[in-house]
Amino acid sequence: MAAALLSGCGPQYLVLHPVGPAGRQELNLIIISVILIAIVIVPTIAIFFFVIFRYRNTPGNKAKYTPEWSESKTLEIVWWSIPIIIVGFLSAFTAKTTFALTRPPEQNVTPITIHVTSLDWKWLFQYPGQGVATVNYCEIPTGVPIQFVLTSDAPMNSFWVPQLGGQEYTMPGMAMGLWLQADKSGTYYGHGANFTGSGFAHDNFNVIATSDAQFNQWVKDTKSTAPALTLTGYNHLKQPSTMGTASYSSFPPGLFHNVVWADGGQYMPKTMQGANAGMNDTNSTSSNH
Ligand SMILES: [Cu+2]
Repeated sequence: MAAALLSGCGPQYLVLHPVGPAGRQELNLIIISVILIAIVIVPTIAIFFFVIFRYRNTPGNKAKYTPEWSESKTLEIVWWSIPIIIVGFLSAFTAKTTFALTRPPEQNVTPITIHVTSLDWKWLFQYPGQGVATVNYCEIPTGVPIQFVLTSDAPMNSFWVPQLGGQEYTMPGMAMGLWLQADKSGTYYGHGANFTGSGFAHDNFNVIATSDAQFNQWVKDTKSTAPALTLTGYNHLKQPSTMGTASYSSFPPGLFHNVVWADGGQYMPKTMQGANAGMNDTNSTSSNH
């Protein structure tokens, strides 16, 4: 049934063509939800039309007329137990998937952390482990879990790469975690998924997944050829504007952390791990809200 559902959809329905474990789990949840919901909706609509047709007031209608009908234990049990079972299944699947997505998709591969800052109207990616930074695109190696740590230095936005999965809010003063992973090399479309004003239409970026070797080569090239991102440069990026892509050989130390702290400094620790996630910086006391 899933195959029949999906085969008719072109590649423009990115969510239906996941290329990583997170996207696949989310697609499975979508399919399970649609099937479970259909179990209620399809018979309900069918019975609705059947009743209207069978019991309409028309000459010669032989349908039984029972106005004294008041209660049926059997029917009560049937129409309470079916939704309870379905909601139970839906809740269990949703909870299971939600918790699974807070963990790295691949446990045996060392993850890479990327600090993401949404700006008006561009996306800044900082690689604390590699020391490079980019705007409006990010390179990742395939088969490696990527820990995106997300914040905003502009009005709230939402980070979304449909084929990899997820969608996680970026908020000033908060760092949220999102694990994604690409199974296949390719260029994957990403977009701010929260309306942010006049530049919103251009608020997109590409996630470029390559082999490990190509990724390392890209880091090396960026380090040796790209300019440095200075604090002045960052303050310029912060100004509302749209732009193409940019690469930087370095970025001001602690920039991401300072941006998170400038507005409150809440790290959502459960979704993050490792020194590079930003939690182990000296003046950080992580807290929940
Ligand atoms: Cu928040």
